[in-house]
This record gives sequence, structure tokens and C-alpha cells, in this order.
Amino acid sequence: MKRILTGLQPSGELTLGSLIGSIGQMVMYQNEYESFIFVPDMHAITVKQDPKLLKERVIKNVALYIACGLDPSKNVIYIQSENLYHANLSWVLECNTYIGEASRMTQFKDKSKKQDNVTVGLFTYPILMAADILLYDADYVPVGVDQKQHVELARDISERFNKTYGNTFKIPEPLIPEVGAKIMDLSDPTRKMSKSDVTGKGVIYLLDDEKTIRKKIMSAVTDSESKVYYDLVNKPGISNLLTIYSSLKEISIKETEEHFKDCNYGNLKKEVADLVVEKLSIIQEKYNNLINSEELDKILDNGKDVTNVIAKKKLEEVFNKVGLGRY
Ligand code: ATP
Ligand code: LTN
Repeated sequence: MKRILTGLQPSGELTLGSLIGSIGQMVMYQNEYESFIFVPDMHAITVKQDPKLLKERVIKNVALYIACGLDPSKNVIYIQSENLYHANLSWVLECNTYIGEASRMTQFKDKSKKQDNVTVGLFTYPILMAADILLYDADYVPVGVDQKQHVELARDISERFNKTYGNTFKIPEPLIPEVGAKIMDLSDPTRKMSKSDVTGKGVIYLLDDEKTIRKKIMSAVTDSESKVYYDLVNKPGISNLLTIYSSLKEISIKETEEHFKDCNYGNLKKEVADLVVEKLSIIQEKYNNLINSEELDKILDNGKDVTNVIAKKKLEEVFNKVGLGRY
């Protein structure tokens, strides 16, 4: 069985976009592949974090992964910082990565422009990501387009390492959903719904209560026409509501358009809100049963144990090949 591996940064609370765009995909893949999913909390500290909030969010995210349908018996679920081999491999990889290639990462260029105090960690972060992937010989890495360049860097680093030191790593491939639905911010439907959004006004968080969900959807920005149809360019707000509905109902956009063709905007919003509330309340119920449970601890202990065994073996092989220690 081929192995897939991915992580979602705990840079904010998980959103409806995370569910539809990322966790939903992993739920599909879990029957097809041997699946590893982790919380890259060490990546989160590339920018300032409140330590207490970060710790809480990591656990919340793990509980949400499972509540959204990731089955712990089919996925290895773990926290990056509970495995000390990631940072160790990252160091060796850093010493095998050129400043030139790391400097080409467009996400670093974008993110560093938006901040005053840019850390070295933000610059080397893609190399830690390469370590996350290469430690486990992942075949595929499901990511959004914005992360494709980072997976390509992991490929370049691993190919070069294999050439220099002999075959050590599997060369990973990014797995990018071809027509994956992109969920937009409800208050500005030209922007992606993002977990690190500052105001969160147009963002549905997976743990939002019913009243908040309804309020956000009922005040979603639309347009001045009153006909419901899908048109991303001229009707981004309405198209976004149709995308949310079609993704959660698992029907096509065409069928969704047909379903709403005689509705006014108010009714469309109400029905989308009903569906989101219904879906999220199921997730929230599962979440509430899991959070603070012994079961969650057991799942994470298992993830920690399983990944530590695999990663130890790989790191010792790497240390040995580059001439470190007595392995
Ligand atoms: P951040 O705000 O920290 O950049 P984000 O919410 O934009 O986070 P990422 O962690 O960058 O999300 O994305 C993780 C994965 O989830 C990617 O594969 C991305 O494509 C997917 N994803 C995130 N938000 C959405 C969205 N609104 N619609 C569809 N997919 C999404
Ligand atoms: N950089 C990714 C999160 C991430 C990741 C990984 C994804 C860290 N390590 C390894 C896939 C594989 C992000 O910001 N979305």
C-alpha cells in the first residue's frame, strides 16, 4: 500500500475550508492509502504564538481531525513536537540545501513582507517540512497549491541526498486536488476562507455555535442581482454558497444550481445555514466526546510510539551515512 502524509498548521482554529479542502480529502484517501496525519506545531512557532493557546489548539485540532471522520485505526495521528527526530533530520537536510534554493520559496517572500521581525525559522521552515515527509518515506503528500513548491523542494533535497550518500529517501510527490472546491471568506468572497484571518468575520470555524454560524451565513456578501446561479467572476458570493452546499451534500454544482433555481437569496442562505449547522453539529458532538478523553491520549500515544520507531531508524541511517555518531 502506498503511504500518504500531511499536516495542517495550527495557525488558527480549523475552518469549514479546512474540512472541505483538506480533511475531507484525507477522509477519502484513508481507505486507499496507508495514512499519516500530524499537527505541525513546530512550524507554528515560526511566527509569534501564545504558548498556552498553541498547546490547546494542537489538542483541539487532533480531536477535530477524528471528529471530521479520520479513523484512528486507519491513520497514524501524531504531534510533530512529540517526535524529536523531525528537527534532527531537518538539521542534516539544512546542511544539504543551498541558500539559493531556499530563497526561491514564494511563501517565505510573501509572509516575510507582511511581518516586521522575520525569524530564521520562517526561512528554514520548508526544510523542516521536507524532514517531516522524508522521515516516513511518504509516496504522496496531499497539499494545496500554495504548498506545492515546498514538496518540490523536498523532492530536490532527497534526490540530491540519494545521489551523494546512496539511496536513502523515497522521492515524494505532491497530491493536489484537481478540481478541489475552494471555500471563500463569507464577508469577502474574493479571498480564501483562512484559519489565520484576523477578524474571523467571514470564517466559519468548525467549533462555532449554531447562532454564530447562522449569523455569519445570513450576512454573507452577495450581489445586487436576485437570481441564483454559479458564476465565479460576477457572483463570487452566491457561487461560494453553492460550493459549500454542493460539497457538504456531495452533489454537483449543476444539481445544486437546479435545486436553488427558484430561490431568493434569503432562502438560499437559510438552507445553506441549515446544512452547515447540521453537519457541524455532528462533528461537534463527536468532538465533545473526545476532547479531554483518555481515548484521545491513547491515540496520540500510539502515534508517538509508531512514528518514533520509524523515524529513529531513518535518522540513524542518515547519521550513519553522513558520518555522525556511532550508529
Ligand atoms: P493559514 O491561514 O494559516 O494560511 P489556511 O486556513 O489558509 O491557513 P492552510 O493550513 O494553508 O490553510 O491549508 C491547509 C490545507 O487546507 C491546504 O491543502 C489548503 O488547500 C486547504 N484549505 C485551507 N483553506 C481552504 C479553503 N478555504 N478552501 C479549500 N481548501 C482550503
Ligand atoms: N506547511 C504546511 C504544513 C506542513 C506539511 C508538512 C504539509 C508542515 N509539514 C508536511 C504536508 C507535509 C502548511 O502550512 N499547510
